[in-house]
Amino acid sequence: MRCLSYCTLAFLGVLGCAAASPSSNGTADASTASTKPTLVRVVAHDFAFDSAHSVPAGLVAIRLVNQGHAIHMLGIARLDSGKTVADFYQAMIGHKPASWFSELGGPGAVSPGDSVTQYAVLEPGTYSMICWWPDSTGKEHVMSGMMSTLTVTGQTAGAAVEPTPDIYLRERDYQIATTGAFTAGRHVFRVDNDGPQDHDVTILRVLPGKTDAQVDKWLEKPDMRDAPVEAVGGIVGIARWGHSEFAADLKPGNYLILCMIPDAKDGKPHFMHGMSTKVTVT
Ligand SMILES: [Cu+2]
Repeated sequence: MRCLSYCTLAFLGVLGCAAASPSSNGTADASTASTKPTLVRVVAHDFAFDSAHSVPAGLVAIRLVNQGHAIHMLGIARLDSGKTVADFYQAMIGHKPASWFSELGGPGAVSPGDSVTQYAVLEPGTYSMICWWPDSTGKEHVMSGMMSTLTVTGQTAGAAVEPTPDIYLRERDYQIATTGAFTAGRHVFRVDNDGPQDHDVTILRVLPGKTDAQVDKWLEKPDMRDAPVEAVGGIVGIARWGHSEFAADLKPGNYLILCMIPDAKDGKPHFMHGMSTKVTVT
């Protein structure tokens, strides 16, 4: 089973609310309107993040650029009470839910050479960035040092306007419903979790000639060797009633959209309970 602490956290139901749920009624006056997200570019290497350490509060576009040789992801959590990313990691591996952290999703799994962008409204404070993807031994990348800290400064000013999605993914136990046109090119996805459990989104492009059986086998141990798929983005887990937006590029081909979070009852990943849908990009 992949992702030991990520999965355990999800199992314990402590993955926090989604990114960013600012009101976006479009009626903010000129003094409060703030439409341009601040770009936070994070480069993933094997196994470290290269990122700015400070960003102004407000709407941010967190772009995970994978320059490594493994799939990477970027889970974001807000840390309160002066806690550090090391404290957070210890809480995770000790399976200790705590009130001083809350998970905000983050850019989902992406293959080498690709990128994915999540939009979030960040309040001032300290945030951890962690890669939960497993290596070939099942050990999460965070255990090889893939963690970093982001400080958000200043004050959140005005109403942030979320990007306009053109594809909608609605998740619940146990299905993923899609609305929108899956065409080649860049798309903004909105993910809504109707619960009751936490759910994530991983979008996989099936490489030409690869079979369902090969993909199913790979999902048991999803490292890069002989991968029959490429990961093109998604969202790290969000809680019930949470929502989040991310932007990703699609090429023509056959795709799987999955939730990989393990079930609270039997520990099997949610895609094995039916949270998997196939789409074709033309
Ligand atoms: Cu990683």
